[in-house]
Amino acid sequence: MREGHVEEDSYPSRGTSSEWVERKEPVVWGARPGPLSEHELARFGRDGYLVMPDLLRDRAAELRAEAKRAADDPKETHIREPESDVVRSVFAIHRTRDAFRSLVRDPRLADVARQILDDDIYVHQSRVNFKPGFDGKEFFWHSDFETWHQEDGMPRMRALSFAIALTEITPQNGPLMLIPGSHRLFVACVGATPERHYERSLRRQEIGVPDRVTLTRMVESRGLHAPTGGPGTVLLFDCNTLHGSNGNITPLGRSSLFLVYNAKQNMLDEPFCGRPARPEHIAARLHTDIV
Ligand code: 6CS
Ligand code: FE
Repeated sequence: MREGHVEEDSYPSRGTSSEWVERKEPVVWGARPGPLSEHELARFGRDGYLVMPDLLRDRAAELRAEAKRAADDPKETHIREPESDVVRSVFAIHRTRDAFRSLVRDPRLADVARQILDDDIYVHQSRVNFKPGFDGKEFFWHSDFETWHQEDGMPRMRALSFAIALTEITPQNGPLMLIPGSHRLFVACVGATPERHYERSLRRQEIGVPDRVTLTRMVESRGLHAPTGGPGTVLLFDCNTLHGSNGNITPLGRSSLFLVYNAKQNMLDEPFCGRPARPEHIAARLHTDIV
């Protein structure tokens, strides 16, 4: 077993329990220098997310155009909306499109990831979620780590997502909602992982979602935040922060690029759910070249 890997399952889920346990890992892993100030690191540690308005405004238009080309390209890995043929997501876009490939190394993202994770990093997953006008359906509440631990064998909470707005994000067009502070608890989800679950969960996730009593208690005690902003605004969030988004019935699409960096010492093991590993375009096992 590689150094730093855990043997037992520290975060059991997908059984009959909806218990929650305290997070076992730090949120900010080290004190190496990087782009975030002490104040920003403290806010990220407290809330489990950080909004960086207009951080990548200079690249948004180019990325938006490239994402549109990917949505129209039959060679891409398309995930369709649950109730239509409309493209919901394109995965592994950093491997197929140069604009996204170069973005992975942008120090405004990669240096922040190295600073927080205190390790070398690689891309665990990339995707564009289009949340198209009228047809973009919801993403129910979940912790990404719960899925990545159970279905991808990610050992510890040492990964980050950057959600980069490619279009305007308004209060009306399905902004991503987060529960502040939820990253510090791991909520077990009831229900065994179905075979080839990703063929359904990426369209509409029904397994690997917290129970409603827990969600109600967390929102009542911690509130909800739905960051908005213009193209290029970046929402950084911890792998275990509970989040979700509503459907989009406005005419205004809400496309976001998600780049997920994992710590090199946190590379994937066998899925804890006992199912076969998910495909490479969803969870990187081969392309773990350091960024
Ligand atoms: O299963 C996954 O990896 C994906 N599912 C969700 C709802 N968020 C993270 C990721 O895109
Ligand atoms: Fe997610």
